[in-house]
Amino acid sequence: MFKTHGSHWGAFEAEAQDNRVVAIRPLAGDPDPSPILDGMAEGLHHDCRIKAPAVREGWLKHRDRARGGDRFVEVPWDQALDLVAEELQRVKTAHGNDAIFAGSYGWSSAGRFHHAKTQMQRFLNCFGGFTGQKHSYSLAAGLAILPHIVGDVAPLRGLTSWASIAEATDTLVAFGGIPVRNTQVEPGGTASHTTVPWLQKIAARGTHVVSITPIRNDTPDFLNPQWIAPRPNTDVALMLGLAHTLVAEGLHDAAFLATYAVGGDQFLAYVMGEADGQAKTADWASDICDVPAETIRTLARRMAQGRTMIACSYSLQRGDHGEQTFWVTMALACLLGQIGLPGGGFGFGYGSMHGQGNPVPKMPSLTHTAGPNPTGSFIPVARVTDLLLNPGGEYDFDGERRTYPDTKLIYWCGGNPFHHHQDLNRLLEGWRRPDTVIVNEPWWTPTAKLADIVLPATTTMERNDIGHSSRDRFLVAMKQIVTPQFGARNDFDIFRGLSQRLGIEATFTEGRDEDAWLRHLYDQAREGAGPLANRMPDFDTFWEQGILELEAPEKPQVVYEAFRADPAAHPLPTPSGKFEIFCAEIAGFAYDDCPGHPMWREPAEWLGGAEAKSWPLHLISNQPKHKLHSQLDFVGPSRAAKQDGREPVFLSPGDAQARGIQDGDLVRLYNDRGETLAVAAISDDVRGGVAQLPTGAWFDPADWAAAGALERHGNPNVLTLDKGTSKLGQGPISHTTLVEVEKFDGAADAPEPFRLPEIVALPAAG
Ligand SMILES: Nc1nc2c(c(=O)[nH]1)N[C@H]1C(S)=C(S)[C@@H](COP(=O)(O)OP(=O)(O)OC[C@H]3O[C@@H](n4cnc5c(=O)[nH]c(N)nc54)[C@H](O)[C@@H]3O)O[C@H]1N2
Ligand SMILES: Nc1nc2c(c(=O)[nH]1)N[C@H]1C(S)=C(S)[C@@H](COP(=O)(O)OP(=O)(O)OC[C@H]3O[C@@H](n4cnc5c(=O)[nH]c(N)nc54)[C@H](O)[C@@H]3O)O[C@H]1N2
Ligand SMILES: [Mo]
Repeated sequence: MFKTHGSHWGAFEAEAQDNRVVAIRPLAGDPDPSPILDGMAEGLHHDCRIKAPAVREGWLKHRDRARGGDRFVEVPWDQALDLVAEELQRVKTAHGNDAIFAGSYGWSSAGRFHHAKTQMQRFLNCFGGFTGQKHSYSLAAGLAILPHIVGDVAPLRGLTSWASIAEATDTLVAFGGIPVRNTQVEPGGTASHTTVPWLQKIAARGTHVVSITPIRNDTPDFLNPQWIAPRPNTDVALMLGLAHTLVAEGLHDAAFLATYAVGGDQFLAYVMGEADGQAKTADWASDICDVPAETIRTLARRMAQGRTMIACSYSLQRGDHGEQTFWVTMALACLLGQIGLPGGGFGFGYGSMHGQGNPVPKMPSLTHTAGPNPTGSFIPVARVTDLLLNPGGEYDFDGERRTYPDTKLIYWCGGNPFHHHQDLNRLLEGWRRPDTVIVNEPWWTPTAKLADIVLPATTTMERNDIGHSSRDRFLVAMKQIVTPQFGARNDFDIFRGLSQRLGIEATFTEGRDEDAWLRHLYDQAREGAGPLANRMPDFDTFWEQGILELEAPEKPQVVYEAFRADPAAHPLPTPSGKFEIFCAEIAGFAYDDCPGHPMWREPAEWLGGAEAKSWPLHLISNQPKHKLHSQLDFVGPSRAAKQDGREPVFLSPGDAQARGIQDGDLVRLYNDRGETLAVAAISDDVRGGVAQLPTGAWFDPADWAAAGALERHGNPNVLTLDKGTSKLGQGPISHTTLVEVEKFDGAADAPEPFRLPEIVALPAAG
């Protein structure tokens, strides 16, 4: 019998026989289901699962910190939980709660109750708290700057819908393109992948789509896009060149600037060169971004002619000075003066995630809560290695001078830092500093292999849950398909066991088991749903029915409609009540890397810089088509897309030829930070000077003990730069990285990313 279930890549139905999943099918009616579903059943039963609680032998015997490459000892659950509880208590007593680093960034699985990080952080909050992480790898720079310049995150979380674009947009200018592979995914999932159908409506309208990205296939062919391929990380200069053309040719909307924005004058003085003697002309921009000046001027004129939407993907702010990309996008849209009109203005993340532009019912999302963290201690999300290497060190963040706490224990639950963080060799160094690392994981990921105590967690189909996203109109009954496999336990049960040992069970569980929690979360969502509550049946009916579709407003959403209509009655939540093209608060921070209005600042590494002489290729490590981050890398479409067990790296024909590289050759990508092996795939879709190696390949160093060892599997994060976007956002800058590539002639061991660590028997007691 098929039962409904859900994932970040979409809801589905699954069937089991003899406690094994034998079939998975997309929901009937999903117009564009994700192929990632194909690997799920195999992944669930795979030998790569962690079968029992395991303790690293070196830690068990003499508390060494030589994490990586070690043997593990399997121990019974009771003993493992005793060990974890004792360690937590020891660190709390000796060093305080902020010595427990448990930011635990990561996507885990779609169900909102068994959300791994929430379970862990709820438990730790009951225990007195921990040091957390602020913002996300996705959007750190954007989330830091938007509250200053627009007052909240409206152009990101309440952006103009696809419906409005399909109705009214003449020109859609997409910085970062509209990669539909990325829109297959939504945190919490969806029951209907509608981005492609929306884009087909836009194509049918005849909207002119301009795809501005170094990778041609970022935007689907059926949109017949004009491809503009700037040097990576030069979009700010390109937008300034567009702004200059608008002003120089009298095409900008001075009345809009005066009514709806502050700082237009300072910005125009900068654009026109009055402020610093350098006019940001199309020719000036052309030298930086390597796009013909005439292309820039023509685009500016076209943008001013009809209704124009400026779309900017998340990726643009995951580069050095990423804050500037969002800020100048807003400023450029102010110059055009179409903000608040149907299909006009600006928005962030079209093409970055399914929910962006999707029609959404007005109700709070169904979600579990970790509660408040009593320590209040946090780091900016991507400053992990700095935290570990530099306890007591000072840094700037969003107007504050802050100090890193001293980390004695790391607890990770639901994320894979050896997938997501930059400069993994540097992370490895930091990772070996704390006394103890504890990881809950279903599979032997690199992060699990680098832990001292590993607790095997169930995967999603082994438990009941509810799938929902704040940017989607479906609630999905995620029904248990099989019982927990091997020795796995639900994260909730793991933390219940720990909370019993630490005397906090009653506050952690509030007396509820899984079933009671699901009913509670559902009822809570229904109570908060306002008029939509009438559409929500009681829990048992919902569960029986499997999928609940709530009505989204028919009227296309237009962000800033009310503000445009009456700026006095509906001011923005900024100090001026307007768009802050000049922001006094940011200017007051006096940051050299994030001044008072948007500016072009050279990235730490880029093709126009001196460093490009040694490292002539810009690495684009974008989101993988065949998986979500590192999840299910070892099965299904992800495994099938590998060549000889390695990731393909896409190179332009010219760059390949210049290096004597043929399609299918084994190549080495390297820079001062690390080296990785991949298989060359030569493609016309890649701009010259760019190497595209998507993320997600499990970290597989040839030697865990040697610093900077050759990575054999094609993990780009051994190459990426671990530096903050600026003092304002301190966001990750994975899209700012230069490398060189060469044909690899050395002896290469076969990659072994999915090999299990050696497991030894528990030494006899006594
Ligand atoms: N170079 C480069 N690096 C990047 C990016 C980039 O563009 N370029 N993008 C960044 C971005 S935007 C993001 S969001 C991050 C993503 O980074 P992560 O979110 O850390 O990546 P995932 O692979 O999704 O890791 C989730 C982990 O949770 C585990 N898991 C799944 N279900 C459960 C569960 O129920 N319980 C427990 N305990 N564990 C579970 C999975 O097995 C997996 O190991 O990567 C970032 N890294
Ligand atoms: N299939 C799949 N979908 C996903 C994910 C996944 O792992 N798999 N991850 C999800 C997550 S967590 C997130 S945050 C989003 C991320 O969404 P994004 O950040 O938008 O995604 P990326 O794939 O990193 O980048 C999109 C494109 O931007 C272009 N780009 C990179 N740098 C530059 C630049 O400097 N200038 C210009 N003009 N273009 C540039 C690249 O060509 C790249 O393909 O994706 C989500 N969707
Ligand atoms: Mo992300």
